[in-house]
Amino acid sequence: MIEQQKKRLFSGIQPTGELHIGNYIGALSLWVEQQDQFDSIFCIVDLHAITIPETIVPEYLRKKSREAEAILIASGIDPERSVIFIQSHIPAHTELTWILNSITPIGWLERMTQFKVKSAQLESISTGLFDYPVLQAADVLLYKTNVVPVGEDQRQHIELMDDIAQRFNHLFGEVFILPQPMIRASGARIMGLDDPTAKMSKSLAEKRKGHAIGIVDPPEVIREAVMRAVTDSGKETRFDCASPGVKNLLVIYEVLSGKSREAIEAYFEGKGYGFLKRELADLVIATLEPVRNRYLKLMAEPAYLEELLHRGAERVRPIAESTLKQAKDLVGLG
Ligand code: AQP
Repeated sequence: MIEQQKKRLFSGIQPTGELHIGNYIGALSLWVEQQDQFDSIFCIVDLHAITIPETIVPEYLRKKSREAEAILIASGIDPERSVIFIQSHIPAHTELTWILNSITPIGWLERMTQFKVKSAQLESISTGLFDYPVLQAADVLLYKTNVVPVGEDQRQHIELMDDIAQRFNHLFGEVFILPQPMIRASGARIMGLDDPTAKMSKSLAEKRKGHAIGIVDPPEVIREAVMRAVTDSGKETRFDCASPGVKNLLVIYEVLSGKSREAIEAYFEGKGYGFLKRELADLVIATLEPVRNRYLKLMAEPAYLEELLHRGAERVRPIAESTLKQAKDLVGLG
């Protein structure tokens, strides 16, 4: 079991599609930056992934979970210092979800923007998709999590889990810690390169070439995606005045370079979008090429990846089971 001296950090990623630079900037790179400040747990949320069953083929899902694990490690998560595990390996997640379902008013879930957006794109909407935020609340609350580093799109779900935790604590007794979101001031919502009005997402990347930059895309694919990104017919490269597509490129440059906005604006002033794109492509490739190389090596070691997942699950299982028992005792189950 993890000895908890530090505050706890928990976050998750769905093993669907190709992980992209939005996931990297909004979530993974933040996890890497924070992993030593906290007792950190990272979860590959395969139970969330199946809420859109049309996208799931069993062998594909298993493979995607291992790919996600390899990308986390290749991006800098140290599996010795932090825990990486697969959600479905710990049954306490689904059991706590059922308990939390029973105290979560339907109206709270109906307000969720992600559900409204995703369900509008589907012919048949699963109960699991509607219930997605409650499973997410169970994930986070099981580990008595203090902070949840996520992209901006997840802010509403973190606020909901805070409401669910408060309601449970009020009705049955204090068991859950109220989690705080940790969201980047800049880079928390990377937009599609082909359409800067839409959040870069795995689901859109599957349908539209040029929408996203994959974390493990080869350099030439990255360069092509950046060079084809939507801009405008002008030359404006100031953050506050740039058009949405150009601003998106500037923000990606800002986060990956670590430079100040003033320095970036001075550097790109009057040089045109071709120059900005070439510089950005070089920077993205320099950032992601080592990640891709480590990823390819890790994917050639499936037994090692499997062993890490097994160890990860064994490290978190006692924490999850202990919190679940506390919740069941308070409710009177068992
Ligand atoms: N564009 C983004 N910019 C910044 N952060 C982002 N995240 C996702 N997209 C961006 C953050 O990445 C973490 C994992 O999220 P996810 O697994 O739900 O990824 P996704 O790309 O949003 O996946 P989907 O399946 O394609 O969902 P839709 O279609 O809804 O976007 C989270 O911390 C998330 O905030």
